[in-house]
Amino acid sequence: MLQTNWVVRSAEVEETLAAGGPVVALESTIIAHGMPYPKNVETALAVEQVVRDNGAIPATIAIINGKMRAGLSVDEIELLGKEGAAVPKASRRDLAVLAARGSMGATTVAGTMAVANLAGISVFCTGGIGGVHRGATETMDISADLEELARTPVMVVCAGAKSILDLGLTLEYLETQGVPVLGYKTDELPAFYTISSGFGVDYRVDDPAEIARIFKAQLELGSRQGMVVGNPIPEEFAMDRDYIDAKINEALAEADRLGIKGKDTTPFLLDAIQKATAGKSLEANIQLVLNNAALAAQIAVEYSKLGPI
Ligand code: PSU
Ligand code: MN
Repeated sequence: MLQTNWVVRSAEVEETLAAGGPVVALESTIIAHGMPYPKNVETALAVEQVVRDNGAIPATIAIINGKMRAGLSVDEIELLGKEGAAVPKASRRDLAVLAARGSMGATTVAGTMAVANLAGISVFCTGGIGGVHRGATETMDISADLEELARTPVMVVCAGAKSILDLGLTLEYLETQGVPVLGYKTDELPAFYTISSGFGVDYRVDDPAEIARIFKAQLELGSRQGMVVGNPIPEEFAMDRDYIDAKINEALAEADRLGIKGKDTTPFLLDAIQKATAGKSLEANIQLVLNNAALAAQIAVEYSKLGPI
């Protein structure tokens, strides 16, 4: 039987959800594995503040001493950021092991969706989702994020996905699994650092209230899937496509040369790109997450107005 005592919500998150108020889940792999210290901690706290400024309550999700936590203290966020790569990256398959061992875990998009769903949180904000890796026809490297989107009804607000991935195959996979991909004020799937990717979204939606209505309708129709909301990086922070694509290609070649595999692939590529761009990509990364936090909070506010399912 499902034991909900594995899941611990902060008092603020608990009270807000009990009152039907807006809560936004935030992931922690981006803190421990996606950015260097101390920028990772500064960003995580700034993201929480943007969620609050837009009228919702933030619930950063991680595994602390084996508990699936929704809503962390500043000290806990600081700890995740400082420990960095020493904190296990926690995707869906890792949750039970880390829980039973009383370990720490930095939850990926998949791990965060799973915990958010257990905690009763429907809207989740991150930077970019994992997807089908380039060369997946050989390696079968497909992020568990996509499988989680196929089975867990949580909305993921993101800046699309990085072109370290095969974005075309990622969209095909989501289509097969019945996961809607919406574009906020765009017809294209954003490619994280850049506004456009050359790949279309399923639907363009220009209003956070409409996104909330679509998600509610999806749940009321009994769909078990999540939803992807692609929110492009603000133009002033977007990177030059040729420049970033060249750096991504160098990072991919380096990963290949070193034989990087499995769960190490994505953190390796993120780190290599940050180093190769002398921190310019890190700044873009921070700005797009803040931008996603504002939209996710606005959607959560609208969603809470629609009442329970
Ligand atoms: N892509 C990014 N930044 C990230 C990640 C992906 O641009 O921080 C992280 C997220 O936590 C995502 C995870 O869920 O990497 C995907 O890892 P994998 O490819 O091993 O599934
Ligand atoms: Mn993988």
